[in-house]
Amino acid sequence: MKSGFVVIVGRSNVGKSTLLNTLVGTKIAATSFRAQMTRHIIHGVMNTPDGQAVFVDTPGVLKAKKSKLTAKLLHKVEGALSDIDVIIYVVDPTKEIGDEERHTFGLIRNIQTPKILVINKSDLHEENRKYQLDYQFWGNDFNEVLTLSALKGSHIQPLRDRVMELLPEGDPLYPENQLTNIDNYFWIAEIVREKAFSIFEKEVPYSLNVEIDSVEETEDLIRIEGKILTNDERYKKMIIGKGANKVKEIGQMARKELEQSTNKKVYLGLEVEVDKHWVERI
Ligand SMILES: Nc1nc2c(ncn2[C@@H]2O[C@H](COP(=O)(O)OP(=O)(O)OP(=O)(O)O)[C@@H](O)[C@H]2O)c(=O)[nH]1
Ligand SMILES: [Mg+2]
Repeated sequence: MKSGFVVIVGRSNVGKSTLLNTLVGTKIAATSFRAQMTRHIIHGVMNTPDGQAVFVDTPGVLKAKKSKLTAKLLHKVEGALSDIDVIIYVVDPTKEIGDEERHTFGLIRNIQTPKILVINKSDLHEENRKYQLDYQFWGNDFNEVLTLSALKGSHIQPLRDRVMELLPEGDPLYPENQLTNIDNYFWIAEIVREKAFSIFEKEVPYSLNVEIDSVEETEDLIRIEGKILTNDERYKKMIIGKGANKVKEIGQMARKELEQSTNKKVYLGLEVEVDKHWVERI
């Protein structure tokens, strides 16, 4: 049997979390069209007749934005690069190779671990994938180069097959019925944060975090209480919205997804609070 850790790295927004979800076949990680969605190391497990791959989603590398959050996230990426068996390096062919990409590549270039280059977003029109060839030229540094669409799930099987080939022999790392390292509280918080990211602009998403305080489950209802934390009174007003319309919208979107995933009715109570120290708990 094969088994091991497969880390997914790359710039922010290239589609790492989308790829993790598609590889595993279940939505585990939250995704967003805004940068810096992923803030934690998230595992997604794939079991095949040949063995088990544990995919490790990481925060995106973002160079332009200097903040406490960015520094913490980079530190997490660096930590996730040790003790792994395969690296999947994801790039977005609609984005030019610049300083940020070179810097990101620099993090993995000299690690002596099998590497796969994934050129994502192949569903987009060729005209938009202007830099496809530029990335392809990097192929020599990798064991494999694959062009695929994480979003549409196309050309995923060759990636699964190649990963299994590259993994060492070993026993499964997770029991067969466990697909991730994240618990219910974190999973719910991420769904709420994903919805908040989808409705606010500019700096509001980066100013906020979600923490879940309690989850009580009865036969037909899940009762959840949580908080959206932000570091500024001004953002708090925006997150609540006129007549609480924004926080209600977030709650409704999150509740809908939670009800669909759990097949139960969900009550979701959300408070919005100012807490300047949430970054320190990330
Ligand atoms: N067209 C297209 N869009 C994609 C594809 N994969 C991901 N996306 C979109 O790209 C955006 C970013 O996706 P994520 O999976 O959140 O990206 P990420 O690399 O995890 O981002 P961070 O966590 O911020 O580093 C989302 O809007 C996705 O829907 C793809 O194959 N094709
Ligand atoms: Mg992500």
